[in-house]
Amino acid sequence: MYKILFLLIISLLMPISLCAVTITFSDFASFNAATGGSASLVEDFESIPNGARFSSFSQNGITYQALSANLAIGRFRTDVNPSNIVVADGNENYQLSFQSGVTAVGFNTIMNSLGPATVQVFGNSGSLGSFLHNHASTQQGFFGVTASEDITSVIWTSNGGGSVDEGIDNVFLGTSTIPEPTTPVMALLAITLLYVRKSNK
Ligand SMILES: [Ca+2]
Ligand SMILES: [Ca+2]
Repeated sequence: MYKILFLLIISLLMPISLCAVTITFSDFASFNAATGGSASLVEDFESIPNGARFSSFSQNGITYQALSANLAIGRFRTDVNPSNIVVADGNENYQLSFQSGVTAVGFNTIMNSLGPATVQVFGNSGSLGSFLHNHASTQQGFFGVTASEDITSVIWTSNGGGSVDEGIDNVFLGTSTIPEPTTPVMALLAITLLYVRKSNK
């Protein structure tokens, strides 16, 4: 009887233990705090010639892949950012892929006033979430995400980016300090088993 109960509890808890915890941030300070200050700037795109186009390229451990129109690196939104940023020739729709061990990803964002961009986040277990991101088009913003498992890629999709570019700059990578969700799940399992054993006496 208790063996069946034990197996039932395990089967109920297993899906919970596989759920990743994902948190998003709209400012660098909060994001950096969630990494214990480990977030570091790994790419500002200044080593790439202004106006360069790519279908994909890899640099500093990150692979950038155009999912529709070609990637364009350059000074395309000097109204809010005087340096090189990443946009696309048409609507922005591109992917950043990361090496293993990355659990925190953040970058500056440059918006138009035509609607929010969508940020899709993927990890080892699949999709970690899809987030709408928006702020005033007159200033640079920030998007950050931490996860309790490796973040494998992020997809940036703009809104109206064929008319006015919506891009990113200054990619920060780090390690999240969020504990694995398996820890509270295992604690709950231990408490349940203790309760079952006590009830059995
Ligand atoms: Ca830059
Ligand atoms: Ca564009």
